[in-house]
Amino acid sequence: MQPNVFRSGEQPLRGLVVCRAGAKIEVWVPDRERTFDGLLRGKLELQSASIYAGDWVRGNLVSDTELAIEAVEDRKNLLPKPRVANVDKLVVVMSWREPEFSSFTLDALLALAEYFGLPATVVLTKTDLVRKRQQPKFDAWVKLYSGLGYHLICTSTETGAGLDELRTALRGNVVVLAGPSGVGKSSLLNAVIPGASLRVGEVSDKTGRGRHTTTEVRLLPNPNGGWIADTPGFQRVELSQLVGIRELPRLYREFTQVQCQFNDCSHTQEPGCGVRAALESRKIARERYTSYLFWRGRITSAFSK
Ligand SMILES: Nc1nc2c(ncn2[C@@H]2O[C@H](COP(=O)(O)OP(=O)(O)OP(=O)(O)O)[C@@H](O)[C@H]2O)c(=O)[nH]1
Ligand SMILES: [Mg+2]
Ligand SMILES: [Zn+2]
Repeated sequence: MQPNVFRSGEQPLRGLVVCRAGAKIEVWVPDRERTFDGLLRGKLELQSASIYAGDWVRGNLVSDTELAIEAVEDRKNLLPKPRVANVDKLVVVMSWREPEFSSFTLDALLALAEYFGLPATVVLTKTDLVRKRQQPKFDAWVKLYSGLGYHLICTSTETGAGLDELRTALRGNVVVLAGPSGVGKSSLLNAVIPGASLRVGEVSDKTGRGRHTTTEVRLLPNPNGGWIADTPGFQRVELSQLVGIRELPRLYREFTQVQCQFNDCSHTQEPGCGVRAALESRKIARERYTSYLFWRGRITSAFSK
């Protein structure tokens, strides 16, 4: 039998929203060491769209299973896609194949981390699928991103490679896994969190893309402390919805290390541009500069629409 946790006339309880999907809000209440269904009342009901996984709420128990939410605490940040509040660290997950590795997508997610001032770890998954002749190319990417100062982990849930290192990297308060659909985010969490049993999907043979197996953000308790958010993958990122053209250069961290003639340099054709000089002298990687131009173009065309 369930213990009776509902006692009326008590002080409000504090809880963490561990899942938000449509009308469903799941709240973990540390004082009771279990989750409750969050109910929205009055004014909050009207603002219901603005409660997310990662939010801390206050409320009163109204039954053995329900917590009436009275207030949402101020949040320190809110990631746009995936929607998660109070994030401390971003783990960017990309597969080598199935779906194909995309440095443009990786750069956009790293830019997102820079934008929010979050530490980022890069996880390159499915290393068991690296073919022998692709190995030099794979190694070059690893070198590039490690060289930028990002912690990079190569994993395979098939061989078990990198999983111990990942366990360590997942330590933190609220750590979010983000990356395209099908790269293996849920598979990784199943491998490193005992009893996670998250649904894992297939990758389409035709497109090599994932099929959006995970449909909601869910915070899972990390056995080492804190919370880890599994999130739904996406088919494409739209950096332009978040970042303005003047902000973009500082989101490529190596660009901020070089001096430019102008404060507001676009790093495209200004004479004496330090970024372009660094590109020529190979201090800045051609791949990163190309991706900068790509995202810059996306932002420009989004604004001119
Ligand atoms: N070969 C290989 N396949 C893997 C690996 N990790 C995951 N997969 C497969 O990749 C497919 C997608 O894995 P998921 O964990 O569902 O991917 P996801 O990133 O959670 O996808 P969404 O929930 O759609 O965002 C599954 O068929 C997994 O078995 C790996 O290291 N190697
Ligand atoms: Mg998933
Ligand atoms: Zn410049």
